[in-house]
Amino acid sequence: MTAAKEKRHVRPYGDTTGDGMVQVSFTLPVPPGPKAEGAAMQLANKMGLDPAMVVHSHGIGAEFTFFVVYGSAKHIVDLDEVTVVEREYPLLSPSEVNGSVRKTLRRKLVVVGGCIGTDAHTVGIDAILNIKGFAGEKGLEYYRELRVVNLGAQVTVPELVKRARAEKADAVLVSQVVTQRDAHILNTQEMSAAFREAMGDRCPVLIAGGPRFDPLMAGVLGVDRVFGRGTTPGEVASYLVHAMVRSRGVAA
Ligand code: B12
Repeated sequence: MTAAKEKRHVRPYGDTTGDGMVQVSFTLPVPPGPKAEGAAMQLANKMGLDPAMVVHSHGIGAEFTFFVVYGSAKHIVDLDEVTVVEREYPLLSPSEVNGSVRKTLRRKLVVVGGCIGTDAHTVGIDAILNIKGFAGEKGLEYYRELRVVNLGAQVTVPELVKRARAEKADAVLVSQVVTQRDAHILNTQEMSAAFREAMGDRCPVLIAGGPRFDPLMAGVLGVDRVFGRGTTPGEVASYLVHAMVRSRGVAA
């Protein structure tokens, strides 16, 4: 273990160890000029950056100014108070995933996915499901023992439940990218409640994903697992095996 890992209290590192230096960017609804820069400094100080420096400012139209501020954060991180979801299952290769599904289910594992509500941001769910994949990994369609039904954009919850039933889905994967007025939270809660009501104990594994989800939110959303930004298909496929093995109480 390195010395840095043993430390409990840490601060950001800029020029010298523990100097607290961070860079933030934001936009204020203030016309560009000295007053806008002063406003940015006030905000930075209130955010706990002291000393702070506006290193870049640029007008966005006549009414707004964009800033980059560099400054020393006075706050200290206590690593003992950091709560995260750690991956509790091993990352498997596609052939290991296929082997586990074959051995455990003796049929293909069915995955139904899509973007629910009015959300039309399909790039994320496609990155996970489509054969072309993401970050150098093939998507779930590549896995021989997975059968993938990708419903695309703007799927209503009743439509999703109906299709999941018809396809005898083992897992349902929904994507939510738009977060305006907490749409991602409300839509996902509506989805999980509808599945529980319609299917009770026979409810498929429910998975939600999107860049603004925190993996700690699974309980609040009523789903089994939440995946955030940068998720790769292999992580999801490995989780599906983990969930399948857990629900069947057998070794992978
Ligand atoms: C491309 C894009 C669009 C395209 C979408 C095309 C398409 N077919 O998907 C178009 C032009 C249609 C579009 C429209 C809109 N967009 Co748009 N869009 C984007 C943009 C630039 C990129 C999104 C993207 O493709 N990311 C790449 C993918 C790979 O990343 P990802 O989605 O995070 O997915 C990864 C993970 O999150 C995870 N994941 C995602 N889903 C799932 C699901 C599961 C099950 C799992 C396991 C994992 C997983 O895995 C993926 C791979 O790692 C973002 C800004 C940005 N830079 O992110 C804005 C952005 C998402 N859009 C935004 C907005 C506001 C809109 C519009 C409302 C604009 C308008 N006024 O019309 C409309 C809404 C349309 C609608 N009905 O949904 C806002 C959302 C703001 C918010 N807080 O909600 C953003 C953030 C831009 C911004 N900063 O304002 N958009």
